[in-house]
Amino acid sequence: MRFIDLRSDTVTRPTAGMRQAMAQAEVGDDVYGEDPTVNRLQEMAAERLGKEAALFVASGTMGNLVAILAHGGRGDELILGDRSHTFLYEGGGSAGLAGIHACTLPNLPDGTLALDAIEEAIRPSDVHAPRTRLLTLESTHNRCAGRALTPEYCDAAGELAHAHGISVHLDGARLFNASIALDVPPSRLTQGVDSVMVCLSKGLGAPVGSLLCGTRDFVRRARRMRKLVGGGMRQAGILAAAGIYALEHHVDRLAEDHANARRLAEGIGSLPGLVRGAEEDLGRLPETNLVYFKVDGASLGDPTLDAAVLSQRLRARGVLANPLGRRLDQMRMVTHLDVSPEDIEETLVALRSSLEET
Ligand code: TLP
Repeated sequence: MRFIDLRSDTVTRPTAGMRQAMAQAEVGDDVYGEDPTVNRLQEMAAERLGKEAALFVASGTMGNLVAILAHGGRGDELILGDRSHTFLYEGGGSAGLAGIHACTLPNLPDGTLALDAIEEAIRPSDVHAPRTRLLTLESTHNRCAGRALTPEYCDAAGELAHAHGISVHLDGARLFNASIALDVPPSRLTQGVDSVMVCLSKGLGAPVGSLLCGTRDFVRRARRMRKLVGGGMRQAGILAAAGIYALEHHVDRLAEDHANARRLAEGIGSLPGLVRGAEEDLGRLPETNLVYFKVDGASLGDPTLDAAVLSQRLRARGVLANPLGRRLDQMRMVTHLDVSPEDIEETLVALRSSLEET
């Protein structure tokens, strides 16, 4: 059975063209800095993201961890959103491996942190307090329905942090989606931040890899930290070639994923028992490729119908999607390279018949 896999944009498989680029990649030992394809990818990424240098890392999680390790020291404090990926989904690595103290602030529905809340959270210079060292932002914001942070917000948060001697890291796992949605170059979105991590293995369709970008000095420290966590790779040019191919061929097409997500959310809006949008922002259409919706079985007279049950019914109809939330009352569907407009129509048919099943 062919599944329409909407669990994440991480599930994409390399295309024929990408595989060909991988097979033909020139390689060398990247721990010695001698892999020409990795070096080319890093240069390309630094240029696109408006930073001096870049480092190829195995995953988004590793990129964020290495960034934290390179920015701060043990016992320092990191300000981040309570719905941020780093706080929710990275295994507690900032504490467990980097020894960083987390100060979470509520994420507003648009993925931002209120600037006055950030300012208030910054610690005074006092022997009793941890040193506030880093602020992390996320764009697009995963748990905030894929909302894109505006360049003005990133600039303002950057200015505020810098005025207090604090660095800013941007988890830009889906920054290219933000750039397409806002119609501004990615380098404009990173102007106010010190470092940024972008993923190649999400909407861009590469099998593996992320890039961490910043100043030359920051990337030198990050390279040491990457080695420390076991992330030094050798003939990684095979993987980097997929990344180069993704940056050259798969950025502009993200607009198709956004259009598919919008069509899916419009259809969801017309189905009884489903309410599109993320918590606190119900009803809203998606800006990018993440479609969140609430499952309200009670309104259909079936309180046992939650997101877990719906996801099982969908699976039986060839559609994969992840249930979410402590009360299992939400679902996320993600559009990507391997999802066509026809797949969206089929998904809506599967949703309707799953909701009608008793
Ligand atoms: N997100 C994954 C899951 O971990 C939830 C997904 O399916 O969306 N930052 C953000 C904003 C992310 O969404 C993710 C992955 C990461 C970092 C981590 O990237 P990887 O999976 O490469 O470690």
